[in-house]
This record gives sequence, C-alpha cells and structure tokens, in this order.
Amino acid sequence: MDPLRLPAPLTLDAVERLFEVRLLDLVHAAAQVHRAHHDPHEVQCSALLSIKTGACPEDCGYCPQSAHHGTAVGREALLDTEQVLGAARRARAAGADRFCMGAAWREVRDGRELDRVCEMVAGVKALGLETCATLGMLTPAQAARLRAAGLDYYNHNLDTSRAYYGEIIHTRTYDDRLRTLAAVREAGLAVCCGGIVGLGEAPADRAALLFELARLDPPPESVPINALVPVAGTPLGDRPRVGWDEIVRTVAVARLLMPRARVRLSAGRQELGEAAQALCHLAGANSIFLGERLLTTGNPEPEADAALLARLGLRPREAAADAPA
Ligand code: SAM
Ligand code: DTB
Ligand code: SF4
Repeated sequence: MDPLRLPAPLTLDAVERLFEVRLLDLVHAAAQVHRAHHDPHEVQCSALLSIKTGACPEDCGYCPQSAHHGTAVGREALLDTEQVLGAARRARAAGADRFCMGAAWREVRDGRELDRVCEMVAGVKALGLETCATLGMLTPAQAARLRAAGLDYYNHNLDTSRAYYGEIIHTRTYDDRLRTLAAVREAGLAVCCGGIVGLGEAPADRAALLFELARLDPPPESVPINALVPVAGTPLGDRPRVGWDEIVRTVAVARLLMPRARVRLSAGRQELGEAAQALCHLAGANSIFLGERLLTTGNPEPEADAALLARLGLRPREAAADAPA
C-alpha cells in the first residue's frame, strides 16, 4: 500500500511508515496538502518574551532554565507589565502578529502571579496582537481566567513520545501534560503543542509524538517543531545536532497529519541554514519566531529573516488576519 495514503482512523504504524518515505516524495506530498489548506506565501510570525526566567523546579533535560542544571542562565523575577508591553510594541513594530509570554514555572500560582499575567495578556491584546502564553501546568479555572483576560493560545508541549519522555523529564508526567492540554481546550483557548527533535529519540519516537498530537480531538491549532538547542550545563548539552533532513521530515509529517494547523519551525533555526529552512517552508512550515532571542537562546537576526522570506517570496501574515474568536 502507498504509505502516503493515510488510513482513517490514523494508526501509529501508518505514521511510522510515513517517516520512511523518500524525503523528496514526502516533501512533495506535504507541499500539496499545505497548498490545499493554506496560503502558501504567508508565514505567521510570533515574538517570544521570557517574562520570568530561570530557577525552574522542573528537571527537563534540554532546558537551560531548570534549577536542576548548572547553566549560565540566572534567575530573574516576573517582569513588570510595562516592560512586557514595551517588548510587545517593539515586536509589533518589527512585524510580529502574535506575542508569546513564557515563564519558567512548574505551574501558575493563583493570586498575584496569575493576576499579573492576566494584566499582561489584556495589555498585549489591546495592542492588536494575538496573545499566547506558556506558563507550565494550568488548572481549568486558571485557563478560564486567562481566556477571559484575552488569551488566544496556550503553548504546552508534549515534547516527545510517551515512551521516551521519562528519559528526559522526571518531575511531571506525560499525563500531567495531557491534563493541562484538556484544561486549555475546555476553556476555549487555542492549543499550541509540539515537541523537540534531537533529544536522542529514535524516528519511532517522533512518529509517536506526531501521532499523539494528531489524535488530540481536535488537533492543536499550532504545532511548534523545535530542534534541540544543546546548552552547556544541561544533561543534553553535548548531544550532536540532528541532520537538517530529519527536521524537514518531521515538519512534512506534521503537515500531512495536521493539514489545518500552523506548523512552526521553532528553536534551532539559527543552526539550520537558509536552504534547509526553505525546504521546511516548502514542506508546510508556515510559522516562525521573529526576533533575535527565543527565551534564553538565540534566533536569527530580524534582517536575516526578512531577507530569507523575501528570497523565498513569502510574506509575514497581516496582524489579526486569522485570530481565533
Ligand atoms: N515552563 C513552561 C513549560 O515547560 O511548559 C514554558 C516554557 S518551556 C521553555 C517551553 C518549551 O520550550 C519546552 O516545552 C520545550 O519544548 C522548548 N525548549 C526548552 N528548551 C529548549 C532547547 N534547549 N531546545 C529546544 N527547545 C527547547
Ligand atoms: C516552543 O515550542 N518553543 C519556544 C516556545 N514554545 C516557548 C521555546 C523555545 C525555547 C528554546 C530555548 C530557550 O530559548 O530558552
Ligand atoms: Fe521549567 Fe519549562 Fe524549562 Fe521544563 S521547559 S525546566 S518546565 S522552564
């Protein structure tokens, strides 16, 4: 049977076979699906700001912000709302249409912390930007408060397969993550959920991750594909970088399994090079982070991204063009 013809309902076996398709056949099929569901010339551009940095109680093996690892990232308190709004205005001026606020927390605490984040969300929304936050675990009530404050998207990644997850993170479970995703959905927020390539996982783990994402009901509206940025001091600091073809392949499979999602080429773009990024866009990536910084690590210079998009004939999405209700 043709592995590019996906069964309904989808099976893990079918996704594993998709990962084995010749690269250019896979990219070709993904490009067709992409063009059937999206404007192929448009790229959604998010900006990212770390609103609370470092000293995180979780032990995620890839993360420079975990208190369990000795990295160069220091602890910074929650930013003031005015600082956040200043960064959001600059991001808007630089062409971003969505502003994502990230906090190195295990979970959100009710009271002052949640109040402050709600104030930031409302302020960013008032600037005409879409809003996204990634704050760790959330209860249904917290998700509802964030929604009421004007939050559009919540980012919470599954990161890898259920089987490989325990090699990387020990302080919270896969099911904890799925519970947060259910709370986010229940509150009417759009879900941003993806993972990381290059943790040391096998292709079968990548297949299992994308299978889990695709069978969320409904699937995530936004799917970030991160390439591991190995950071000195983390347990994964000396992992070799994965080949560009593995990133392209993962993007293509994500596009085939989740035709309507925004697939975001996220961390690791700096090291990927322009030609590989171009192939990712052909294979269905239609979202990036703009700005020279992700949370704590680097991202391409804005001028380099503008030049790359121009060379590829791509344009940033107009702000609020497909904002969720
Ligand atoms: N603390 C919150 C959480 O974990 O949900 C939000 C911030 S956390 C930094 C968001 C995501 O960034 C992680 O789930 C992971 O996928 C990604 N990430 C963190 N460090 C990374 C790295 N070194 N390379 C690639 N992706 C990374
Ligand atoms: C996601 O999937 N990638 C972004 C966002 N969600 C929050 C974060 C990437 C972080 C890379 C490591 C850092 O800069 O600290
Ligand atoms: Fe904390 Fe998030 Fe980093 Fe994990 S990924 S250590 S939860 S900041």
